[in-house]
Amino acid sequence: MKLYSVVDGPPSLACRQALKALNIQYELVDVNFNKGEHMTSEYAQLNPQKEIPVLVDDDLIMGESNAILQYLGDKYDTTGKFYPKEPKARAIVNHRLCFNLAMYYRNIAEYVVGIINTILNYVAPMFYDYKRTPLGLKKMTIALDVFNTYLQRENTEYAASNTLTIADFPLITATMCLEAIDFKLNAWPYVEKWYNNFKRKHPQLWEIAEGGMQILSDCEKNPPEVSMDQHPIHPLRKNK
Ligand SMILES: N[C@@H](CCC(=O)N[C@@H](CS)C(=O)NCC(=O)O)C(=O)O
Repeated sequence: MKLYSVVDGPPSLACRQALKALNIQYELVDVNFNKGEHMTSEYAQLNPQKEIPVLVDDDLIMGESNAILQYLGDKYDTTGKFYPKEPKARAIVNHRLCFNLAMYYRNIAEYVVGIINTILNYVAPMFYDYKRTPLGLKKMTIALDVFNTYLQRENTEYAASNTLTIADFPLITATMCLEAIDFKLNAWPYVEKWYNNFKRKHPQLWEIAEGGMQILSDCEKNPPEVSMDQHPIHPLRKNK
């Protein structure tokens, strides 16, 4: 098995956490985002969306981190805990994955990553507005409010239940983007508790997210002076 991954990409890091948690041996292929390695025609054969991560398992070649997490859970979770089979428990896991993709990570990414500095400026169009705007902040805090409500309402240790599931990974890697810019979670006590609990209880999984966080944090502090329009091959750069 191979995972094409980018060192500071939350979706990639979530897949790496799942692979580690499930004890799966695989080859990690680092895709150099800044060199546009995901923009080549070779990479487009793996993922026409030209996004990272991509999983290759025999003849299965697939992007979209949620689908990767679900596949890994279906195929390799012998405990039945990471991705439960029981319909209701599974539905909650699926719900949290969808919530992360559609609202939580999306709004965090729009606010944090797009703006973290200029090096990430030739990523998805959602990152093209580099300024952290009051509207972006509002959307992000609404997403945090919602996640806090889910955790408070269910009163569970993890995002979908009282055991760690595949839903925790992308929610954790999204939340680490906030830590990377030193955005405090005190206003969302259930999110803060869940996040700190994960770090404490799963240090080896946290370590994977932490590596990405460090890179994002360095970018935040020392923004490289690169402009989107200098990108050699991104099809969405201005004036192309
Ligand atoms: N929905 C995708 C999103 C993956 C994604 O956004 N990857 C970013 C890196 S973190 C990317 O490859 N962006 C490519 C680009 O914008 O040029 C997933 O969950 O796998």
